Amino acid sequence: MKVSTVLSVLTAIQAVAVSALPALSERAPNHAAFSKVAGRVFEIDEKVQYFMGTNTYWIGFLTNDDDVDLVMKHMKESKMKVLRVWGFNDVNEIPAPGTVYYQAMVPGSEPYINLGPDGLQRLDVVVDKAVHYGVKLIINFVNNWGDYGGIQAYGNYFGTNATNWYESAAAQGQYQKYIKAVVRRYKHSNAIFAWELGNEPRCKGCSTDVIYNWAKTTSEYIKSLDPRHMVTLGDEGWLVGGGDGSYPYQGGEGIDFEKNLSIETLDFGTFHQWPHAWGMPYEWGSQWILEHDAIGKKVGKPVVLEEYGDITTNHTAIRLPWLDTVYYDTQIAGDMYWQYADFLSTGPTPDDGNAVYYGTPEYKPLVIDHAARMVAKPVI
Ligand SMILES: *[C@@H]1O[C@H](CO)[C@@H](O)[C@H](O)[C@H]1NC(C)=O
Ligand SMILES: *[C@@H]1O[C@H](CO)[C@@H](O)[C@H](O)[C@H]1NC(C)=O
Ligand SMILES: CC(=O)N[C@H]1CO[C@H](CO)[C@@H](O)[C@@H]1O
Repeated sequence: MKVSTVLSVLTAIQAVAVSALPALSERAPNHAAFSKVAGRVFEIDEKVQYFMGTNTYWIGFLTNDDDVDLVMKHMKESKMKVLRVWGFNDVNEIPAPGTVYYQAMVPGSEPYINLGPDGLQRLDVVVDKAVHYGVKLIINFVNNWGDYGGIQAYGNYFGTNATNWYESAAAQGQYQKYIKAVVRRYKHSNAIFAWELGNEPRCKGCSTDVIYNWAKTTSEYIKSLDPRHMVTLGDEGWLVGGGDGSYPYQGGEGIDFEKNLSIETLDFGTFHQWPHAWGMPYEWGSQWILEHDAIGKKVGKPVVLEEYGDITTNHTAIRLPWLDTVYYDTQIAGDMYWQYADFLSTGPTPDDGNAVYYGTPEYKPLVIDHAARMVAKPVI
């Protein structure tokens, strides 16, 4: 049998199995408590605690439920509490059968949200497994980058670009329709930690008012649909002024972390840490952490180090000093490494140079040991 035939038979079997699930527009409620803000940290499963978590952008695009199950099981075993996943997957042309996509914006036809077995039903599996293992999810709605569609996919349909997307009524209308479909689906689930506006929104060269206004409008919209879950921005935490005046402090990406954190409908702040991509030395990471903690303290909201990574051959040497800063010197509510990696039925998950694989020697100091001390850290 040709490989392509085997694959199409498997896809057909899988399609039948998955479509047996009810295609609910709202998933069944579960009755445990929702995560919420408690001072500078969070109450998770009715316990006020610090946490460690991670990122798996790909988990909602897997087509084998057992793979999703394995990752969630390993998250729980590792005492990681919060998992950030891509809640978007936008396409401008319909992919081959068996490839997951969530929203189609095909020029010449009406945009639609894919509720089928190769659509949001794959995210349903992630949410259901998260409920089962007690993992909480940060789900975001659009990518600043071109991966899995993002702002560019809206641009291809609506004729917007990377900067005027934020103020285009047509593009924002579709973005809000998408948000509504996802939020309605899971608004009763305690597996949702927070809704996130986007992954690393930027508006290069724009006034910081553009993203500020967009973040305010969008977060208010989400709260109107679902007042019980937290909402956050998903930005990299750019500071305007301060530091040594280098790139992360110039405001050139149109984001003012502190200004945005003041928005009432954003429950906590996020920041990311990519020294090598930003032309900064790795050691600077600890300063970046201290600066964001200080702003959180001033504004009185929790702040989460939501992505961090390094592309050296010894991740422990680079990251352990950062994690020590988080643990010993701040009230950063949680840190979430980029990126979790594991061995699935399809082979190893992606490694962009930052991955730390479950069960490897570096997984112990960077995940097992750090996650354990974060959940045990006394809340003052
Ligand atoms: C987007 O288009 C507007 C005109 O509508 C233009 O002013 C702006 O510079 C463009 N931005 C980019 C990133 O090309
Ligand atoms: C990586 O760095 C850690 C901490 O500095 C060190 O203990 C370990 O021996 C290093 N591992 C390798 C393979 O060099
Ligand atoms: C709503 C709100 O508090 N806005 C403030 C955001 O931060 C800027 C300074 O960065 C203030 O000028 C705004 O009043």
